[in-house]
Parts: sequence; structure tokens; C-alpha cells
Amino acid sequence: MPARLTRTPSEAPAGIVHLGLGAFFRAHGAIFVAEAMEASGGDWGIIGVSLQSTGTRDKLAPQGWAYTALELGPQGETPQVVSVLRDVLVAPENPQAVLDAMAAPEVRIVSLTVTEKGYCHEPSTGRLNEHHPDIRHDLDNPLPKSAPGFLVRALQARREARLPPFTVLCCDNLPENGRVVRGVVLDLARLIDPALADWIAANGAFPSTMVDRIVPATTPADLDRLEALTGARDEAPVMHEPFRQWVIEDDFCAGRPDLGAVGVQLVADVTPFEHMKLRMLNGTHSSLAYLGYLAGHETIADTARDPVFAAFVRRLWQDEIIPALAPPPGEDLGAYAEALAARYENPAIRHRTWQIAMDGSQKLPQRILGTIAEGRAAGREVAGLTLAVAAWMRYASGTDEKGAPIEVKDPLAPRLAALWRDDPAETVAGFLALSEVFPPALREDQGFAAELTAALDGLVRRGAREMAAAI
Ligand code: CS2
Repeated sequence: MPARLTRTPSEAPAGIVHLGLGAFFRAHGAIFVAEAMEASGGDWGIIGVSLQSTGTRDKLAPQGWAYTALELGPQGETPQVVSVLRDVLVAPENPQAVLDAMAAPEVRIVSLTVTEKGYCHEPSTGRLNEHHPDIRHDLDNPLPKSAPGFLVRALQARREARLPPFTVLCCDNLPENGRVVRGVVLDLARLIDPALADWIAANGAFPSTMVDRIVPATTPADLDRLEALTGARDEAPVMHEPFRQWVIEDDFCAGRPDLGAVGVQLVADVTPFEHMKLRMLNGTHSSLAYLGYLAGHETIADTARDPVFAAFVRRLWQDEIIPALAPPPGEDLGAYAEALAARYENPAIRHRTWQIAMDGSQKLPQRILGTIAEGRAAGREVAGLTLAVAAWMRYASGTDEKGAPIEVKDPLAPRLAALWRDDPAETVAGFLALSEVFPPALREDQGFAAELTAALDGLVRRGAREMAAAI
């Protein structure tokens, strides 16, 4: 039996609590923080919080919270042991322990990767959904369930203890993610105690960020391969591509690690970077995920290496997405697109189309629908992205092109499946009525409804690959 990976955790206090300890944060933010501490010091160790399950905590505990990050390059694999975690808490098991950790005087940053749906907001407006069951629960109970609930109750505890607030560092793929999380926190705080909301608004900080690294889910085969490579058994490694980027608005209220020393871009306005990344990367990722899945491709690499989809995605960038974007300082959007194509084609990354297809109702507004709405208003052709939206509808029906069931994961899954009709015009009308997904400009656009109907009809009759080839 090979030895289990293990490290003795540091006794130094943690400066960061991270909510949502998934693979993405462990392969991105945690590594940047670890490197920043190596470069410039500081007590920035991280307490990770799982908001749902015990799995990550149970696997990391015997390893002293250390894990391997395995870089999957086209030419080979490079492991790196990350030991920046100080503890892992499981929120549903002990919410008070999570609040205590967040209210500790040494904690100066609370970062989050809780996925789009974790903010309990309306994707089309960015405002708190006050009817969300977890928000209803958190309004009446001091021990919260939702991420906004934990932020508000921990800030309340800090205010009562006369401690300054922490910086809230949102690391999810939402546009103006700092502004969104600030909005939901203030909305919820106001419902609990208006004076608390005023205190947070005056003293807190919610910098927006753009995060980027492709991190496919770890598989059992990855564990065995890693063990053969390193000679140690790690039950909770993370897999990632070589590329990484983190752009952060330099607006922290209680200090930060020296992230600039390790390549993080600290800027005054992150918006152009967020738009570039969400629309060029995530927008095409989702497009390839729905169309690729329907065409029978298991991964993004398989899809991106299919000549039909390779040409399709380039047309999306050149004709539909780039014309609607203002390039951020220092970025060349044509070069960015080519670099993305190479990242997608990396055969070492087995990123399943099914994984990216998850939660489409939460992802499409910022990834695709904004580009479509702006393109249509400017009189531009957006047929490829319209086809991607139709592919999402077809996917959400729960049946693939061969009649086999699809396991659709989406908070709206049952509602979406119920919208499917034999007549594509009726299906489209049902989807366009979803005000939490479609912005008013698209809901009222008859021309868009007609093009979406034609695309959906084409998908049903001719299939995803043929339709993509015709764009
Ligand atoms: C992907 C992202 O799962 C998804 O929806 O589009 O996780 C993507 O891999 C990352 O945002 C890349 O930075």
C-alpha cells in the first residue's frame, strides 16, 4: 500500500475563510494565496467551508488538509502539493462554527466560490430573490444556510463585537460579481436590521474579480494515475490546465496577501476583463457544451477537435462576440480567442460537456444572452449564439438526439422539462416567458423568437452537428 499524502498543518492563524471549497478554488485562488505567502509572508492561511457535503473534509482531514494540484499540460503532468488550508468546516453540520471562524479577529477576507445559484439572486436582474427557501430560512434563523446568510450573520457578529468587517471576495463567474454579492448582502441585511446594512455599506468592501482556470472534475482514474506518478495516495487532488488568470479590483478594507507578486492583476476596473472572459470563454464553453453533448461528444476537447465545431466556435468569436466587446487594457481579443481554442483542444483536459451544461438557467444570461441582446440591438447577426440557446432548450427537455434520457442538473430542471412541446414555436414561447432568465429586450423581440424557433426546429430535424455546420 503506498503511503497516504500527509502534511502537518501550520498552527498560524487563518486570515481567510473561503465559502464553497470546490475543486475550482483549490486549483486557483488557494494556489495564488499559497504562492503569495511564500513570496511575501503574512498570516493568510485559509479555513475552507463546505456548504453542503462532508466529502472534501473527510478526505482532506487525514492528509492534514494538504492536497495535490495536478497540472495537465498537452506535454505532460506536473504535481504540486498545496498546504495552505488550516481547517475545513462543514456548514450544515455546525453553522455556528462557521460563523465563529468568520467573526474571528484575524480573519480579514471571506472569499466565495458557491456557483452562480449560490447567491440566491435573480440571474436576469442581479437582485436578491427574497422568496428563495434558504433566504426565507435565514431571515428567521440566526444559524444560516445560504452564502448570503453566512456573510450577513458573520458581519452582524463582527459589528456587535466592535470588529471591522472583512472584505468579501467573490470568485464566481458572474458579471460585476462584487456588485452582485454586495447587493444581495445589503438586501438581506436590510431585511434583518437596517442599521447593519448601513454599517456594511459604509465600512465593507466587495471588490469584483475575474477568475479563470479550467478545472475538470477529478475522476477515480485520476487518483490512480497520480498515485503512480508520485508514489503517494491522495484522495482529494484537483486537476487543472496550465493557464490561470485572476484580475481583482484593488479595493480591500482590511489588507490582502501580496497577490501582485504572483501574477494577479490588481486593477481599478475589472468589468472589461469580466465581459471578455464570461462572453468569450464561458459563452463558448456553454455553446459547445450543449451542441457538443447533443452531437454525442463527451468532452470539450472532443468537441473542439471536431472540425465542424472548431469552425463554429471561431465564427462565434469573430462575428458575434468580439464585435460587441471593448478590449480590456493590454488584451488583444483575436489572440485571446486563439489561445482559448488551444486551451479547449488540450487533450489532457477531459472536461465533460455534461459538467459545463449544468445550471444553464443561471449561466446563460451573463454568458450568452447579453451578447445576443446587444448584437440584435446593433443589427448584427447572432445566429450561432441563437443556435446555442436553442440547444440549451433541447438539452433541458431531458432527451438527446437518439431518444436517450439526459440527466439535467439545473435548479429550474422540472420547470424547463415541462416547457417542451411538439411545436417548437410553443416551446420557445414557454422559455421566453421565463423572466428570471431572459431580459425584457429578448422576451419582447418577435424576430428573436422566430429565429430561435427555426433553430430549435432545425436541431430536432437535422441534429446539432449539421446545424452548427450551417452557421
Ligand atoms: C465552465 C467554467 O463549468 C463551467 O460552466 O464554463 O467552470 C470554466 O471552466 C471556468 O470558468 C474557466 O475559468
